[in-house]
Amino acid sequence: MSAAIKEAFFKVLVVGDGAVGKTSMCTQITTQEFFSDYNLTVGCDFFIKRFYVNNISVTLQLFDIGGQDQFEKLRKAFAGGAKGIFLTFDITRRDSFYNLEQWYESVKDNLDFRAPMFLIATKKDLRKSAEIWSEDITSFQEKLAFDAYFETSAYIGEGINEAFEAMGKMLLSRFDENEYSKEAQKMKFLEGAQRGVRS
Ligand code: G3D
Ligand code: MG
Repeated sequence: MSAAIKEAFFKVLVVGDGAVGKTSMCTQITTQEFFSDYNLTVGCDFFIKRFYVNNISVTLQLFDIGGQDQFEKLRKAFAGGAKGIFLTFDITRRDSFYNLEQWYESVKDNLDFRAPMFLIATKKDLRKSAEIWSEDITSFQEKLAFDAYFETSAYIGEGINEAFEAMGKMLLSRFDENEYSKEAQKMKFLEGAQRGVRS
């Protein structure tokens, strides 16, 4: 008799300056769009990424939070209950790297204390114009103690799946099965309700 497949659900934030490539990255790995009607209204994009880790069906609900000032309060509200965070910067823009500390400050109170924090460099294909080097990454590690670092490119499709799957694995190791499977049940119910409303 085969065991029932376990399901896990986690809300994960994707933050960083405008134009660093958040939407391009999320779009590339997304298996299904979710609540997309809200996107224009509130300056926040939602994506769903699903994959398996050791027979567990893992769903990451990604919140790509816009940087517009008028959404400051909403941003805080959206960050609530997040279980993980991707801090993203453009490898060719030093300012986008230095702004990450501020991005982290703006959401950290709404993040679970166990939340894995991954640092993501985007636009790896433009490495020849890079403004950020390994010494910068090391000093950032000393300051913010992030859990992993990935260099990615949405253009050449590198590093993105690896980053999201590593996030999934770390989430499974840090959170309790009761917690993540309860969230998965709750989301199934909401998705069913949403389909019902649309049909
Ligand atoms: P954002 O969601 O963080 O604001 P976007 O960023 O995903 O909208 O991307 C901003 C710009 O960066 C876009 O260019 C996009 O095509 C480009 N971009 C995203 N990812 C990559 C990448 O991996 N490599 C390169 N070279 N460019 C990338 P435009 O010109 O359309 O505004
Ligand atoms: Mg975007």
